[in-house]
Amino acid sequence: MKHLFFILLVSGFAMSCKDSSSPKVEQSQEAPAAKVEPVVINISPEEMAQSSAIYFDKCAGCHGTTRHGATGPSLLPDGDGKYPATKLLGMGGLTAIIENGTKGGMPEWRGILTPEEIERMARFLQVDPPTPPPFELSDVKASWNLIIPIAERPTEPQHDRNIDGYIGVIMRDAGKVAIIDGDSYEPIVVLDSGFAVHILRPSASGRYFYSIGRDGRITMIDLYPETPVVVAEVRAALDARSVDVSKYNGDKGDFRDKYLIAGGYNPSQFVIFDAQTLEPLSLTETSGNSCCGDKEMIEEARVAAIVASHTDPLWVVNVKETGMVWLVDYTDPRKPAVDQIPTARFLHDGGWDASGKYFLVAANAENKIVVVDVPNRKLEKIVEVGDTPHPGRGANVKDPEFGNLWATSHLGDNTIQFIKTDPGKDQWRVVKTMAMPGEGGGSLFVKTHPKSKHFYADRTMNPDASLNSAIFVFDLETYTLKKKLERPDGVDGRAVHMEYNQEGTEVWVSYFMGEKSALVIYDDETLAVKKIIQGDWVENPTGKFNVYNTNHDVY
Ligand code: DHE
Repeated sequence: MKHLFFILLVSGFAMSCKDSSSPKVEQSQEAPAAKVEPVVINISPEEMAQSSAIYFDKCAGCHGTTRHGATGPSLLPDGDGKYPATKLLGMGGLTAIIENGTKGGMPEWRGILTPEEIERMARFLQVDPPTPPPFELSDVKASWNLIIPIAERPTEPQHDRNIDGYIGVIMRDAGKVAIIDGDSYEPIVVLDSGFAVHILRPSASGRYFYSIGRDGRITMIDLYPETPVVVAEVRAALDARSVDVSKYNGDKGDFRDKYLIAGGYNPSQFVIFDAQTLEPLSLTETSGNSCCGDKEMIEEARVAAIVASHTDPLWVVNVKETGMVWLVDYTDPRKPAVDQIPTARFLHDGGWDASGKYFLVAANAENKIVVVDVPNRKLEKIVEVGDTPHPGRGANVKDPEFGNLWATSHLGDNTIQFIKTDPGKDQWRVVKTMAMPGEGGGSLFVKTHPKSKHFYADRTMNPDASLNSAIFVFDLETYTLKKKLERPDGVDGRAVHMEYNQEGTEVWVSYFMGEKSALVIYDDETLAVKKIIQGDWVENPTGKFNVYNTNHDVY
């Protein structure tokens, strides 16, 4: 069913392309200033639909749904003044880039896409991008499915397991979420979730998991029954990556588990829901002026990371293309009040510092980390870091000399940088840098735990298989590499994303994009493999989220 919808969605994209009513889309490409022979690109509606599907699945995240660029360059037939016209790159240039990838972190698609798909994609990129259809509040409401009303749910756990120890595992390609008992490794259940499900966030009480898929579908999983069940579903957008719940409990009220927010990549919007039922309450568009430069109006202003504050009744909503951080007050969820803070572009992912007061987010196209003082609702600092920072939620480290530090790794270089977050001398400066062995970056995530003396980083997007299949462990006393954890025998694919168990004694690593994908569990003290979980329970796992750690921002 979900695949059917996806096909409909992408054919919708293709059919809204201006010339698609005729059997062939023929666009005469006039040569601009540079002297290039006019070219005619032939692409049929079927080919537009096929390429739109691949583009949506594999390219839109970095290049934008409307191909105006973000982490990756724009891909427009006539260029945009900053990046060249795709019709100037032509079939040869585009094919070479798609096949081989780029130094900037774009993976090589040879071997993943067929030669026919690559050839078709090179043509697709030289015609005008299709216009995405709208997805309004009425569409969100129409998609709402309350499967088990509150009155029919148990009032206490129906089992003796430790819910805080549960680990929710994302199986992106299968569109499923596995729930595993983190204490006993018992696989409890596998549930259907959205197409290319992206992340999981637990409710503030820890009772529910919410997942969000690239199709914008939110799946609400109740962890109280003996076997966890899906109690509600809804779609927030046509394309999405982020979801979080309200967590504030203080003078202004107890908002734990009251409201949920989901951010749309496409359309550019966020939607607020009742967190107990997923009933849609309001929709806010995020298009607007850019933070910087000429302050141009930006239509495609996608919502990247969202986090919930513990100190105030608000969510931090990071709008990628505009470089605006929105602080969304949810005390009136039908009319949320918003403070917009201009920062830098393009905002992607980030996490809290150890105090929970500052949110640090990567402006990855500008090689910067933006620091927002959330209680005081203002920009605190913009810190220069390495090439294309990609922290995930980052990692917090207590250093004997500098105090609290927050770390990011990079897509574009092999460094890990630590920013001092405590007040005083050197606050908001990079005070430590570690280098991973081997050329290039490709790191997506870093992780440590308050009880650990180790620091972990992956290299998932590095083209070198000896690097993308390994995890790099550093000693936090010396800030030197302690061990390269090689992929264990019997496992293949790339290593991605680390998560601790609730106790902080084990690190769970995913191996995906391989025939023999797996979850590999390491002892954090000895760095020895403790357990390998394989099979239907963990088919191509990506992100993993322990209920307690995710809830309490332990990273
Ligand atoms: Fe992610 C987090 C977007 C590719 C796995 N990813 C995020 C967040 C965003 C995002 C905005 C922050 C969510 C939050 O905290 O609210 N990711 C994107 C993309 O746009 C991109 C580059 C391309 C795309 O089309 O999706 C992308 N991401 C990937 C992957 O290829 C990964 C490895 C596998 C997948 O699902 O496609 C991947 N992203 C993850 C994971 C997190 C994540 C596991 C959560 C990390 C965490 O610890 O919080």
